[in-house]
Amino acid sequence: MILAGNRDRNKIQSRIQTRDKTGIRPAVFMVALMMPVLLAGCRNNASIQTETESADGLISVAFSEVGAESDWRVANSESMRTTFTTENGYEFYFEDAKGKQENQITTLRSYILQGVDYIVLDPVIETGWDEVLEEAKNAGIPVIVVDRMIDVEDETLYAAWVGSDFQKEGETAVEWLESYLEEQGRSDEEIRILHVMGTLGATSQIGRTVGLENGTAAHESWEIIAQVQGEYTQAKTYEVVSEFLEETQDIDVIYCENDNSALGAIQALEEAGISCGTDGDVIIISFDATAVGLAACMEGSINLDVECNPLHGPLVEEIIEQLEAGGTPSKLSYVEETYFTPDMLTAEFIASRGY
Ligand code: GZL
Repeated sequence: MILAGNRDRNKIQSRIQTRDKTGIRPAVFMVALMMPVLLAGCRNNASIQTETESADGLISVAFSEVGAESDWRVANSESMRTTFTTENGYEFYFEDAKGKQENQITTLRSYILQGVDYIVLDPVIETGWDEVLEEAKNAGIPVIVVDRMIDVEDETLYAAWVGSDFQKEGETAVEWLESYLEEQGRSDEEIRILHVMGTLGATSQIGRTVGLENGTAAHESWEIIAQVQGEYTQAKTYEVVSEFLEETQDIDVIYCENDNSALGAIQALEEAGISCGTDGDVIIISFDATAVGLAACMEGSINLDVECNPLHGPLVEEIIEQLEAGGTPSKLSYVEETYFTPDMLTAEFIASRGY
């Protein structure tokens, strides 16, 4: 546990009194009162550095990120980093959980102990957050959830959520597939779909899966022949699709829940000598519309790339500004999204998008 070490106690008291005016963070007050006891127990006070030394006047924003599993994730992290800069008036803390909820919970507890002003959480899965978010609430630290959603008993445990309508993304893909097959004169043909799912329990996986399952149920000639777990990565998807192709190669569509998975599926198909995309035997549907996915789409390897906008930083900043002004932000804010097919793309357009 990193404690305030050589920080002037008077400064802590004044910060806490200042903050008390805003009526938040009693936990920091308790830590300060305990300081003499805590420091008495430390062998070398001077060696204990504080991680929470934030220059006066900066708003501390602490982000717990899922990981770095995909190009989308990297863009999401970058959006937060470039929004919450010192120049913009923030002290930014960042932790990558490497896809593990237990790491996120540990990180949230350290943020609470540090007495940050705001916590931003991208939850790896929807469940298991009630206890730690109760601790944040008791410490008077507002929590803003981004990207994936949390499933909690008490909705006051988070101030607001920013993200995508993932089921709508899935429905967009289904609507496109329906019209594409019609154009191809294949509306009544049996369509065999291999479904490559993202991280199980992530809101994005749940929504995109529901979109496909509902769409398949509405089309008698469509069949999901298997659901495999690509975990949003190229490596895992390449592994599971390669294994599946050893069982059967009678596939019409591979529905990949993100671009990195789509690239893994394409790699597996190519190695098996199976063509895909606009001129191939297998239709590839993807999500995210990151630069790597759009490049593959532009060249025709991916037939459809449904956008999932990762640029949450500015929307989160708007929410923090509202909270700082004593306002109540909307509980749910959805990012703008569309979809892309090869005919819509140029290298210049892809380069202009920033992710
Ligand atoms: C979507 C996000 C998903 C992306 C993947 O909002 O949660 O996680 O689609 C990422 O690329 O890994």
